[in-house]
Amino acid sequence: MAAAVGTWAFSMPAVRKMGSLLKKGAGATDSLQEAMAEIENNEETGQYLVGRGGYPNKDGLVQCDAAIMEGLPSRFGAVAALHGIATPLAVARKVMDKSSHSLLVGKGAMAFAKEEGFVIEENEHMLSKHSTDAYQEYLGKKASLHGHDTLGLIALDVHGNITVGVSTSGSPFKYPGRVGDSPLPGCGLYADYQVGAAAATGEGDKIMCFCPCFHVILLMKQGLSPKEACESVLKHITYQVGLENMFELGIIAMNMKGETGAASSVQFTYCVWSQENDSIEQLIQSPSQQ
Ligand code: SD4
Repeated sequence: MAAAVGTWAFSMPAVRKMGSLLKKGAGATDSLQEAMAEIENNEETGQYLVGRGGYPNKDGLVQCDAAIMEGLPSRFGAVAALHGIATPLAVARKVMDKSSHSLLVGKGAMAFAKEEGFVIEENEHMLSKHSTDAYQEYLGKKASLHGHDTLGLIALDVHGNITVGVSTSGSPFKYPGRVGDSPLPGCGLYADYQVGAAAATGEGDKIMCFCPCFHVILLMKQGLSPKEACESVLKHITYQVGLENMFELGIIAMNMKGETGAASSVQFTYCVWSQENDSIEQLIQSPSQQ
């Protein structure tokens, strides 16, 4: 039974797209990549820290991180601090499919993308009016912007393959070269064909210290439901850092039956499509506070 899930309300069109492709028998990876690209390439959704229209780094350059992981062993590809490409997940997919490496960053990632036929765009084309104005305001006040979105998608196809992907322009006005949790396996995403997959969103500089997505997979492997596993990981991290220091973290997960769940330290919305009734639900997850 095919299923799809995505982080935040703005994932709705991507989840719908994955659903329409998956029910026709398309593969999880292709469906996810196509759905991701539509959001990445839309400057309106850049304000959610994704692709074109995402906030630039402190030098004004839009630098993106993206990763894709299939459930099968060693099927992982990622890019980090990549600029000039509005669909970074497609480059991550090429890293997975075509290179002998798993993670390429900065200029090397750009050179690889060029070799694979991607057109490198001028930075000004990656900016929107919204992100340009926000950057000017940042330059004036040196005040940083809060908010930690990331588009995370999970797709399970009718053939039983599971794929997870994430894409983000990262922390607004970040230090050039800063890499968040998203392109790091186990941190921003993880998939295991025997268990399921998970994706994270939030404050990447903190998230990466806890490998929450790998932890969710381990707990699901022990028999916990996706929801129980996400909640347990959130609880564990909150306990470790202390409630008063808990940072923004949202996690979504899916098991191989297509069951989904989430947990979050803040109010969090996620979107779910299931083949059973061919419908999309937008679910609101209240902050877990233990
Ligand atoms: C990251 N989790 O790079 C991503 C996106 C984000 O503030 O929330 N940035 O940390």
